[in-house]
Amino acid sequence: MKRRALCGTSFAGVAVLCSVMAAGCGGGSDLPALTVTIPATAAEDGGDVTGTVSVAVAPASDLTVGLASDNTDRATVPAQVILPSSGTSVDFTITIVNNGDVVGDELVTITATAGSYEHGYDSMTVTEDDVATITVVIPQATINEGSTLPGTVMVNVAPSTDLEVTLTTTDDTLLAVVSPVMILAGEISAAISITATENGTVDGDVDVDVVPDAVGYVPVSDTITVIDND
Ligand SMILES: [Ca+2]
Ligand SMILES: [Ca+2]
Ligand SMILES: [Ca+2]
Repeated sequence: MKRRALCGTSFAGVAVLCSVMAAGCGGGSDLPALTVTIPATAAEDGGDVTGTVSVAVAPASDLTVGLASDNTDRATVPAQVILPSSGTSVDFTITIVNNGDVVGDELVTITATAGSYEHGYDSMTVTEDDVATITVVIPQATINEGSTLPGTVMVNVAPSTDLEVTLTTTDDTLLAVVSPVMILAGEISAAISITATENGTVDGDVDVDVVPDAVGYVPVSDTITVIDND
C-alpha cells in the first residue's frame, strides 16, 4: 500500500497535516514527494519488518528524513534515516512490539517528513497473537485424601460482564471441585475449592487435572496428586 498526502483539499484533518509542511501546501507548488512503502500486515510475534522511503529523483545532498509511528504500542521506527544523495531510496527497520496483551489487530501508520519535500505515509495492520485464557492455579502439588484445598481460577482479559466458569476434574471419584464459580465483571480471578474424596479403597497416588471452561476463553488446567490413605 502506498499513499501520499494530498495538499489543498478541503478536509480539515488534511489541511492541518499540510500546514506542517510550510511551503509545501497551499500554493499549489509541486514539491518532490517522499514515498513510504511498508508491508500491509505484520504478525505481532513475527519479528521486525523492513520499510522503505523513496524519492523519484536522487537528492542533491544527503537528505535527513524524519520517521514516526502513530501507534508505538504496536510498532516503532527510528527517529530518522539518511537518504543518500547517491540513491533514491533507503530502508529502515520497523520494530514490531510483541506483548502479552489481547487487544486485537491494530492499524499503524508510518509517516516520513523532510524539509522541502511533501511528506509520505503508509499503513500496516499488526495482527494479534495472544488469546484470552482461563487458568486454574492450585498452589499445592499434592492433596491428602479426605482434605480440602483452596485454589484460584484466573483470566488474562477481565470480562466485561460476570463470567460463569464451569470446573471439572479428570477423576471425579477421587477429586471434587465446587462448580460453577463466577469471575465478576472487571475482575480477573475467583476462588475455587477442591476436595479429595474420602474412601476405603486402595487407589494409590493419582494425578488429577482440574479443568476450567468459560465461553470465549482458552482453558488451561492444573494438575494435583491425590495422596491415598488406604
Ligand atoms: Ca504477543
Ligand atoms: Ca498481543
Ligand atoms: Ca483411598
